[in-house]
Amino acid sequence: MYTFLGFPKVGIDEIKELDAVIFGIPFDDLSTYRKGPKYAPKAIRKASECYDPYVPDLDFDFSNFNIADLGDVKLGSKDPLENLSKIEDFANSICRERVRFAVFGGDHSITLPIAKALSKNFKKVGLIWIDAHLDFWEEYPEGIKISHATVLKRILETTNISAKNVINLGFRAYGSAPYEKRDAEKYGVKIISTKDLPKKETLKQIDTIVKEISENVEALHVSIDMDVLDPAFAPGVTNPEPGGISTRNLLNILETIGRYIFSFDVVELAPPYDISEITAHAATVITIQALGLMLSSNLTNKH
Ligand SMILES: [Mn+2]
Repeated sequence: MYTFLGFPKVGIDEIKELDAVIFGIPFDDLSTYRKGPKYAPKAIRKASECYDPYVPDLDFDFSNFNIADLGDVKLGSKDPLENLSKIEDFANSICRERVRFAVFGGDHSITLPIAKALSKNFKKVGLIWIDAHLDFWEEYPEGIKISHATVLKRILETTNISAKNVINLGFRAYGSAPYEKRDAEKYGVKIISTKDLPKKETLKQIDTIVKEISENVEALHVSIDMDVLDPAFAPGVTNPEPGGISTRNLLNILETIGRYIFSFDVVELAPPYDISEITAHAATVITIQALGLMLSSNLTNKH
């Protein structure tokens, strides 16, 4: 069994003194168009064998930090909602100790139990939703309230996370309900479209907004859906959306917001649709970058 970047594997009851933990959620019960994210944690850990615990963009070295890989959350119930509650319990044990964490999904519905655990343990939580989609369907598919396509709306309805502390970066999806954008904005979610992400002035705008959100909250979580990247950079996702950003652009965005991060997830990688493990490798360097940034903020901003 590979661990991420070769970090030691520890149990959930041994995390107290750690600077950060990593865990996987092999779950795609609530994917719809095509499946695969349940294989993502394994694919990312495997791809990480190619890399070292160092972030070149930041000249950041992980060796001064205690980081561990907790392995995967044990699921296996036939009822997807029961699996989501197992994820929530697991995340709750980490949030209770206020240990920073990185999560490998999983389809995007896994961010619901993560958000619930965060909002249970922190007074105020902010959310950066990096995604081609808004995940603001009322039901998807018809009759289903909780899925990868409804998750942001459900988070705002069922946790104490306020929409004014939520921003989407990367909306462009042709796979959207016409009402999603309208509804998300009505709730108060800020949206920066994919079209604007590569512009130089946008990074500054993102920095201003995210800094303000971070000052309003006790913990800021970033949810990174791999489909924010163009399928050229991330072919292995469940719901590809052509017209996306490059891996480089995403790394730069993370560099802008990373110092405000408490925790993050990387979701929707679907290894069965990946080509030459391009998407798994992108997910790996994105994780290394975000983890490095999260820990550099740990130096000055420990909760
Ligand atoms: Mn998406």
